[in-house]
Amino acid sequence: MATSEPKAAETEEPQTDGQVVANPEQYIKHPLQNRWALWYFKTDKSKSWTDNLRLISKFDTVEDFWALYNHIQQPSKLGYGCDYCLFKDGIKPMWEDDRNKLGGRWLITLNKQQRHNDLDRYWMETVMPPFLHLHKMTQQRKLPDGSSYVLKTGNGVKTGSRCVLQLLCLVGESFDEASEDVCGAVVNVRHKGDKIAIWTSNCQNRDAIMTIGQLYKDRLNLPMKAGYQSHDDTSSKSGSTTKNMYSV
Ligand code: MGP
Repeated sequence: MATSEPKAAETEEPQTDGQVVANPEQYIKHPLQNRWALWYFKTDKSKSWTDNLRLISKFDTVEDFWALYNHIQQPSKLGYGCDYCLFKDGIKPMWEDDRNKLGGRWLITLNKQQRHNDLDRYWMETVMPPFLHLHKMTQQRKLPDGSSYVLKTGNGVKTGSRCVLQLLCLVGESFDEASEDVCGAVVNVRHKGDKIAIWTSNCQNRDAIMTIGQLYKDRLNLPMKAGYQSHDDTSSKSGSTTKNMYSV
């Protein structure tokens, strides 16, 4: 996906000498701190786990994130055995990646009823935080779906004209330095109950993990507990459960 490329100006301002010039704020996309990659997993028993994983797209601007988000199916519309994985570019969404192999995940396990009530909202609120490392912006912007929003920097106060953007803006950047530890997020759509997780890079980084876990739980207003499990324990488990290293 093309990123940061200028597109046609939405409004133009006349100059005093009669020439008309475009305002750069109107046509330069808003960069994210990181480039992100969205992956899709679909179970096919005839293939290996790795071969079932496909890269969908990468993006590094708010606008391209939003275009992609609006284009794809919500998790609740996916079939059983499917996943979305949203990871920082360069980190594969698998235990074996160098940035994941010492890490683990904050795991939220949903009951079947929550597929209809909570899954899509939880997923949206999960994937927004790492994206909202916005650079300076003060302009009214239009989203691909025609709605508009205003983003302001400074003390980090940002407002939006849609509730979804308000949410997105409220949560932006709030993992603070612990955002460095975030590798990505995964949603698993499963018959037995869906799962959402935030993966982090080192299961020994207690402070960063607890910061992320507590903020994440508050942000989602989770009524249940969330547990953090190392990938090492998850990949070598023999039964149906993995022990929690941390919980909030
Ligand atoms: P899953 O898709 O994470 O959970 O792992 P699911 O389907 O709910 O199953 P459960 O075991 O948690 O109840 C399912 C299987 O996919 C794992 O047992 C592995 O065989 C494989 N798998 C999952 N992940 C995340 C990886 C990975 O990162 N690397 C490899 N090699 N296999 C994985």
